[in-house]
Amino acid sequence: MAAISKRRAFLRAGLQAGVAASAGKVLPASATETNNPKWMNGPGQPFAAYGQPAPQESHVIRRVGLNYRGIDDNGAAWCPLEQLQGSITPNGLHFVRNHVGTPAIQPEQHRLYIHGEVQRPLQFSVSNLLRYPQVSRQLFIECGGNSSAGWSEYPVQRTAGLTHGLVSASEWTGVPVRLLLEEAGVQASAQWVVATGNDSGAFDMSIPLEKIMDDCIIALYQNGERLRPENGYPMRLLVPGWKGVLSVKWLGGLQLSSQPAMSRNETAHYTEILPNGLSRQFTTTMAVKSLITSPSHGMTLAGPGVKEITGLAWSGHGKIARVEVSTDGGQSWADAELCEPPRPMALTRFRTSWKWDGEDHILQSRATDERGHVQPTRQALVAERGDKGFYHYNAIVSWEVNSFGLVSHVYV
Ligand SMILES: Nc1nc2c(c(=O)[nH]1)N[C@H]1C(S)=C(S)[C@@H](COP(=O)(O)O)O[C@H]1N2
Ligand SMILES: [Mo]
Repeated sequence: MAAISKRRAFLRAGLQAGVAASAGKVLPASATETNNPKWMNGPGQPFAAYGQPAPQESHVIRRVGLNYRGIDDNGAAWCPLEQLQGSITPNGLHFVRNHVGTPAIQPEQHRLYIHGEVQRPLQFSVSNLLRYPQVSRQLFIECGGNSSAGWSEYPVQRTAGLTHGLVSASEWTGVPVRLLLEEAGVQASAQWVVATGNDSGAFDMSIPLEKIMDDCIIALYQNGERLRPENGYPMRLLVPGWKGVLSVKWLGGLQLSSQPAMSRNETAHYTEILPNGLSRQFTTTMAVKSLITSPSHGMTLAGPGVKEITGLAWSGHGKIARVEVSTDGGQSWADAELCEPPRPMALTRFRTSWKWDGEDHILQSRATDERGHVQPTRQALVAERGDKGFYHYNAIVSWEVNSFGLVSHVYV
């Protein structure tokens, strides 16, 4: 307890120092210098019909990993988490997980069918859907296989984005699925909804009807503009807080059924054997999780002094209630500041400042959600789930800062 309060005082002192210490260059009181750069000497660039990032920011890109399980176009583009700020992912940088590439859908020809155990099968075009009342919600999507490198025996040395970047968040706008199912008239026998994607891989996923009726959306807009092709244009299912694979892109069908489909995707994958020999299948909610995005692997701290520690936290169970940061490998913790307001099943940015003394330190973050779930240590996660996992890795991430200021990934 004493250690904790001492650490708190230390972090707070760091925070005050952060406010007090100026990072700007101090000029003599008599200085008369002002800014008169050469780009002020004439007119600027013409208007652009669609704006692009500054050319000098062209290094901020997704990194693509292809050929998963030997199949072309089966792969992922990882979001560069360590290069971003705030809690919304720009559309061009939202991670992408495709099994057979992005289909070239003609939106005016695309149809969504609601069929199976319903009173009235229905068909919708995009323009039909746009006539329904829509909702907008900031939500994360996280692949069930995000952070799977965490299961490996030795700490993998990759950037935060290349290890944990199968998560992104957008403000999604679309039609609550409930409205459409009420119109179709769900039969009493129906317990499941089998969502089908219109890519070529027969992408079927089964979702409990209760979840669909509760909060699922057919998203048409992503951060205010229509969905990007690779994120499901012209429409996708959004299953808030649950593993990303259920948020079926290029949505073409919702089949009401008394049984799950037992499709290839939900049987051959996403089933995990536990240490006691039982297996987990139909895993749903993404667990409480956080990571420090800066400083993180691959960065170098310029020298001792006040540093900002920042990162992201999220939980499929609801809002983030608390994020604590440790700079001593988990021996003591202090609360970080949460960017308000934390939203349920969205990304929450956290920040704190830290006065680096130039010694070796291990930086960690630990999130707690509003339901009281606490992000586990890696040891606790492996004890519960075994060491052969692939999916749903949510353990505390440890970055070591050495005396040269180099940041690397460690297990503690
Ligand atoms: N039709 C279809 N839907 C899909 C996929 C796919 O390959 N085809 N990939 C799924 C997986 S595994 C994930 S994690 C999310 C990723 O969404 P994103 O690519 O928009 O980030 O989409 C899901 N929906
Ligand atoms: Mo995924």
